[in-house]
Amino acid sequence: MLNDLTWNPLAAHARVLDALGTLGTIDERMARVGVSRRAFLQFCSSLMIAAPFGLAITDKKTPEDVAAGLGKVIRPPVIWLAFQDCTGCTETLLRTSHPDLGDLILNVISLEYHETLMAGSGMQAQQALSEAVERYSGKYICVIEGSIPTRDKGVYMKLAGRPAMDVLAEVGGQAAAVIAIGSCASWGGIPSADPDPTGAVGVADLLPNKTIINLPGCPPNPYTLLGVVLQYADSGTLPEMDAEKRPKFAYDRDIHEHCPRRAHFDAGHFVKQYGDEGHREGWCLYEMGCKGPDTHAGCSTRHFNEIPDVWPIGIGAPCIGCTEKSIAFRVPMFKVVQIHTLAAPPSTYAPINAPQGIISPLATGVVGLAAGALAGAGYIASRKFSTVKDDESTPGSSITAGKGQPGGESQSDRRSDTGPDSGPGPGSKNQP
Ligand code: FSX
Ligand code: SF4
Ligand code: F3S
Repeated sequence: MLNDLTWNPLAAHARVLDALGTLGTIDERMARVGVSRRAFLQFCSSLMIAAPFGLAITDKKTPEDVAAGLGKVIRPPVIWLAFQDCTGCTETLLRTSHPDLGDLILNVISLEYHETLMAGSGMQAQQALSEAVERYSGKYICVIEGSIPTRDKGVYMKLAGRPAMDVLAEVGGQAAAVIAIGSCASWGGIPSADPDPTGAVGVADLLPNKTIINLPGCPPNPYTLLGVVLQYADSGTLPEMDAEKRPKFAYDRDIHEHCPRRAHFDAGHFVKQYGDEGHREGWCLYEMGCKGPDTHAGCSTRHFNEIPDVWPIGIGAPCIGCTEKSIAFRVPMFKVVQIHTLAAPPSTYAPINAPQGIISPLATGVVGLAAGALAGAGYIASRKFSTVKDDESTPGSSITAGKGQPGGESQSDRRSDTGPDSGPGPGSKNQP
């Protein structure tokens, strides 16, 4: 719990700055640039959907309440540095389906420096950075995107002739709060994948004495960033975090528990290879290596770009566990994870079409026999579920008999990583 932070609340500093007329409130800014009340309310609603609870500015409020509260907030100055990254974190902030939203976001915060978005370059950009750091020293929020190379004294990335890690030390060191956006900034991400040629690390490794909040995801949801920034600007507090320094309001959910394909997992309907019938039908991607059962993120309910179903599993791609330090870019993409949540795997379920013909017509013991038949069928199903060869006979498979089973060589067949950790997954733990 970091709500009792002792470091200087940005809100107090921002109010001093406001007295100098430098930043102004969000309401003032909206009025000045002509953002409609309707657009701002839509923005507040989206923020509430992203953070239904756990964020002070949206907790138990209506969109009108949120708008009224946010309107009084002094626009927080933000300095955004980009290191080893793909710029996806910036893109996710700006690529919204509503053309106005990108503008709106830039009016809610005061983006003082951002290499990708600013018009200036070279010396002009360097000057803008120096001025922003000096002007808002100790009061700005520093957002870091991308990992930082440390091997060979950081020679693999330089800004204006200085290693990225020196720039981070200076700019991050003077910030009121540091936010690591994306998996790269949180703990190295893609650049740190084996063989990690640049010695890529996340922000926390280089600023050990700074309070840092990680917003992993490749990329993360932009509303998570905005929620954190706005709560901090409003009250000088950060939302409650988990052990990985992730805000709980955005990372408390297990993808698998809230996945729209979960019913297929429970019924044993699995995609075997891209483009097969199961894939076209929207079946579970578990056997394609989906890391949803081990991944905490809100993607299943908070989609990207304001477009329904725009998230990896929504478009038919397995979750790669991009918000988990030990999974994405560490565990091979098609490797099947073990199921270790409370959720019962399909092998423990009776098949939906339990065979009826074997029940004795004798009246006595009918109930017991039926239970026995189901348990037996469940056992058979579990045996079949646990082996790739027999997967075509998983409990739900006969439901679609006649429609054509997803067949042929499965993705699992083609996995080369068939070591002890690679499966077989749900069925294995419950084998009799
Ligand atoms: Fe990393 Fe950000 Fe992945 Fe890319 O820039 S978190 S590679 S989506 O976008 O840093
Ligand atoms: Fe969804 Fe993946 Fe779980 Fe299947 S394994 S239900 S696709 S999260
Ligand atoms: Fe990442 Fe998985 Fe969501 S790959 S974007 S955590 S569905």
